[in-house]
Amino acid sequence: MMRDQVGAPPEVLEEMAYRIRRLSMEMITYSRWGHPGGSLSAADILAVLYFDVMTVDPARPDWEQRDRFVCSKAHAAPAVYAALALRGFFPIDEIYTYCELGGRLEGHVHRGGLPGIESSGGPLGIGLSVATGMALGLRSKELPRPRVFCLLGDGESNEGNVWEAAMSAAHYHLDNLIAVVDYNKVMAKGFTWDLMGIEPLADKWRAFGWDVLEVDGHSLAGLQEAFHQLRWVRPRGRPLVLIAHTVKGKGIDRAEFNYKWHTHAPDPETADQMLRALARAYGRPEEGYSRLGLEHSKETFYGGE
Ligand SMILES: Cc1ncc(C[n+]2csc(CCOP(=O)(O)OP(=O)(O)O)c2C)c(N)n1
Ligand SMILES: [Mg+2]
Repeated sequence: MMRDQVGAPPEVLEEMAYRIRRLSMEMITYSRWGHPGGSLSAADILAVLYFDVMTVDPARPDWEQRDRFVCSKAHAAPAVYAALALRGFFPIDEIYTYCELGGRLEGHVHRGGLPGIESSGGPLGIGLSVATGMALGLRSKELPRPRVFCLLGDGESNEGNVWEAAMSAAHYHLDNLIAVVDYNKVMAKGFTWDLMGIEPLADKWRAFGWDVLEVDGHSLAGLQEAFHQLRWVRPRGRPLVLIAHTVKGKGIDRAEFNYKWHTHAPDPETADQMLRALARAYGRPEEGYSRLGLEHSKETFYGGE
């Protein structure tokens, strides 16, 4: 497939992936809580989904024909909020209310307050069931039929509920359902292969009746290509899973492949250094933590692990 047949220009996607990483770290630092590792590993996937692949309209977040996104690994909320804010669903400054009591940006994605959030999460393993139900319901819509994208974690794939949903989606021939596994090889407390091996992952999904594509989850062009294929090239009748090989903590050196940064907020000075290094790595003007020296004076909700 020729590159120029695929949506958004690479420089736009790169800028968005960079901004998603930055804003995720800004909100985690300011609220003093959050999940950097799983937010950073999903940044490129989210950039491609929100800026190239999904049909959404920030001015009409409830538009019936929109594509849906279910963040089953709901602790990656900072990256999802960053993508939504950058896409225009709400003002970017609202990210600094992340985890604030009474605010719209809960620690884990939560449906009801914030435009663009389609489902609530927290307990891992439930999102694919929600997405399967949505995809089933949306089959009666006019063409082009809305699609449902569901982001799963690799540790999350330990949950039996994921596989019940996988079985149902294949049974109902849900070709408007696309799961993306953020396969960053790290769970909350260590590597997947040490704690609960999930290989052979692609074979498991195939055995459950899904089409499978494997992709470098940090290659924006590779992700575009994979999503493009699923729209135009694939035969109908089967759900599809994209196994995206990623690096937990991608973009922040000391967080990469490091489970200690699964749930951890840097202190403001460390965040400042991290964000400067991130800007340099992206070849951007050096830009540190924007709230350095500003204390978070509001009451903050620290929501679970
Ligand atoms: C049912 C359930 N068990 C445990 C947790 C606590 N928990 C939150 S994130 C996480 C690790 C998830 O690992 P993975 O799916 O690989 O996420 P990622 O690496 O993308 O952050 C755990 C155990 C939870 N939220 N839900
Ligand atoms: Mg993981």
